[in-house]
Amino acid sequence: MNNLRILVINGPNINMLGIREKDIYGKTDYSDLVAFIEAQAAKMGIKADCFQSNHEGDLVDAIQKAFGKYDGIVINPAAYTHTSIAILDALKAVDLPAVEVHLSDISQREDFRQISYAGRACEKTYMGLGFEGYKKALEYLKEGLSK
Ligand code: CA2
Repeated sequence: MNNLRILVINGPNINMLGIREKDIYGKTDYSDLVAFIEAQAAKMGIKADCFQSNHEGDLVDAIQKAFGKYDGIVINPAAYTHTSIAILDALKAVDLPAVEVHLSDISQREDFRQISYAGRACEKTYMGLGFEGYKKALEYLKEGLSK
């Protein structure tokens, strides 16, 4: 498939990257993440748009609007990963191939991070790889959508 369009969604507090908790999430900031994703996507011939919000309903709206406009979704729902059935339902509703990404390895963190609702609607999850996880997610979608 030519000109793949991927929407990359980041949830609450991802805009705080590089400002606090650098030991967990790294020193680079959200604008660095966007630049990284855009550069990787360009190398792969993908058109990637990045969206970040701290609000659950805005994330649901972004997923709904992706229907008919994008070929796939990369999503780091951040804390909503562990709480939001609304985001899970939205991902199921649009039925686009989706990949879950987490900067940190949530499997090695607190009990409350051990459940991922959004992950149930995703084909694949990359965690603990920092920015690299977004690259792998784009590669995974490109591979699947090129078949
Ligand atoms: O590891 C991830 O990518 C997370 O999705 C990040 C979320 C966390 O709630 C998830 O359990 C795992 C938190 C994002 C908060 O990012 C910050 C960055 C800098 C300073 C404070 C928060």
